Amino acid sequence: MTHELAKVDPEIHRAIQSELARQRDNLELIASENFTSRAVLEAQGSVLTNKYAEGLPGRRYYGGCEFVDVVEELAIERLRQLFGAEHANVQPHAGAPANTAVYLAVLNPGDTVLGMDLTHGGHLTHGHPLNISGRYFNFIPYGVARQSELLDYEAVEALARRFKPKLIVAGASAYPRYIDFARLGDIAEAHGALFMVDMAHIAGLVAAKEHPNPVPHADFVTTTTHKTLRGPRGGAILCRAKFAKAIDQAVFPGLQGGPLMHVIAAKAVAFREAATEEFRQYQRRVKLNAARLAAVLTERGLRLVSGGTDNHLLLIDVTAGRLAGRGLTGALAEDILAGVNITVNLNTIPFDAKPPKVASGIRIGTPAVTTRGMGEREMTVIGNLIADVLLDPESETVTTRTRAKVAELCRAFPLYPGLGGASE
Ligand code: DSN
Repeated sequence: MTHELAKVDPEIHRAIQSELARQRDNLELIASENFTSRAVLEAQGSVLTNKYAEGLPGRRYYGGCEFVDVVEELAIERLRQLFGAEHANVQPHAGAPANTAVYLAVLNPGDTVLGMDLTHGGHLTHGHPLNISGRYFNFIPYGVARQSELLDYEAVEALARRFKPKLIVAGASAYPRYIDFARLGDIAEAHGALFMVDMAHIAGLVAAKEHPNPVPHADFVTTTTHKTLRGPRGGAILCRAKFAKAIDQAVFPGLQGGPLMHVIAAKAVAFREAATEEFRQYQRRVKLNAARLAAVLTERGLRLVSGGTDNHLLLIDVTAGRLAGRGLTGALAEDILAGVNITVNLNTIPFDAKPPKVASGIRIGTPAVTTRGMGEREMTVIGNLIADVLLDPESETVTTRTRAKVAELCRAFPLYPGLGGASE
């Protein structure tokens, strides 16, 4: 893949080749990961990395920006159209700065905000005490109802009535159900709050109309570009026209310096890809695959948070159902699955009694395996493999059989054919 790199820096070259082999030889079920297209990789690995371009297209603080202007204008326009937004900023380096830029644009330190609790599926940047959001602003957490494990909209409304927040933040990193953005937007409006949606996890589904679009209901919508959206690692912000200037200024010079033009080019490519029928079909399969996995795991007696999924991910409670009483934790389950080349991450579940690094759950997502071309038939196999090893982690026979089956699946659905590397 990278002949020059192999000569100049064999250690880094080797590590990259090993990572390529790891991605090829494992079943990637981390819900926030995906495999970009070769075109996205190419744009991101381009000479645009050399260019300083502080400012916005046509209004830069550096000369020689005529071509990066083309790139950024295309990225902005494609993103705006993809989601039907009035304004877009494609410069945030990642999801966390995208969220922080919105806070910087409209909040003062100490302002009250409602955000979904991380342990209920929210995100660190939605008010966690260790994050700048929780340290500089008065975030009040909301969550899911204990019984249904569904977002408790009535509780959100009660909190809004009681605390009169300046902003309500919606969106999640581990919530397997649709979020009713219209209802949350109504709550924000009724209580005089601004409304922000972080759609990072579901952006690809939204682009494909496989999840309700938050844009018509929210003042601000933030996203990453590398999860279901299948672009390069990065962030972006959409907003109503009346907040355009505040958002642009919060990103630069408020929070960041020079934009990563090579990443912005790769974002533009991904936004173009996301507007295709192929991408819409892909997102449909992502959801069908998640539903199939959920069905198999449930049939095998595992307990899923909220009983299933409407989107690309599901959460297994490894302390309940047929897994109850086995001393399993999320951390142990993650390790057990890693041992058979299935990659997942430990995750807290609502009302988790265990600390975040131990946790009672694992989160499983289908975007990456679906990109490899796997479908419902393979999900049936994978669901059974997961159940087999979690139910009998000590069995050498099960472990050996599962590893062989994983290897067979990975061979049958090759990743980045033509990119070189040892396993080709
Ligand atoms: N860390 C990401 C995830 O895995 O969902 C969210 O930022």
